[in-house]
Amino acid sequence: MLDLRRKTKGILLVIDVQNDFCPGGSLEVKEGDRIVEIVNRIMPCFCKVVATQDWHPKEHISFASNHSSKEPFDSIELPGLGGRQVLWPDHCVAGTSGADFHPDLDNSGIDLIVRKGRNRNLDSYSVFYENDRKTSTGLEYYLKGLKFEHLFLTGLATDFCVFYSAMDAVRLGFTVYLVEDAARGIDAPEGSLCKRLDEMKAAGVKVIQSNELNSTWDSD
Ligand code: VGL
Ligand code: ZN
Repeated sequence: MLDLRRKTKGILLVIDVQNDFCPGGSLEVKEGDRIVEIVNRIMPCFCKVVATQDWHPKEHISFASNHSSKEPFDSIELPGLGGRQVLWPDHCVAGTSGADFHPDLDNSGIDLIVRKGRNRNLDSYSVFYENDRKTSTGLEYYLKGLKFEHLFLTGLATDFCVFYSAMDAVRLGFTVYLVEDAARGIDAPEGSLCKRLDEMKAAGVKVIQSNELNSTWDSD
């Protein structure tokens, strides 16, 4: 069992638990809503809770609808992104109900909300850097300024925003845990979720389950 009573500071990241990523949403993640109750339950174990929201203008470059003769889940080459941009159904348009947190998420326990993906020409999967790998969201400085070292990741989707956030977090020197039962993936194409879990583990991300968290942890 993970002993959180030791003198370390832990922070919970709740990534993109938004209506559009939950069943019935435009980019639904299978069972995405199932994590809400788990996230709510573990929130009190942490000294800080940071939630993120994917927050796009409706002209966003990642939407298939903004490219002629493209379908959701096609991909295109974008200069400067070092890879292909997957095209998505319109999702998480800033200020719409699809971009709202799932209604059952306990937002009374959230300390900070970070929004990403606002630049229409640039997608942002990681909560630390946009997809050009240079534009910071500022979260790194918030966490380092508060001297947090241990990050516990939850949310949607395991194989996109959670994955890129975890990989960046390792690179930035944090000790990173993925709370696996508090995350769900898109898994398109099938098998990609498993591959990304393996990549995270190989990079040093510790994969744990929510029941391994010790709710009596004294956050000093
Ligand atoms: C996400 C695809 C597009 C995510 C965001 O939150 O994982 N995935 N935009
Ligand atoms: Zn998005």
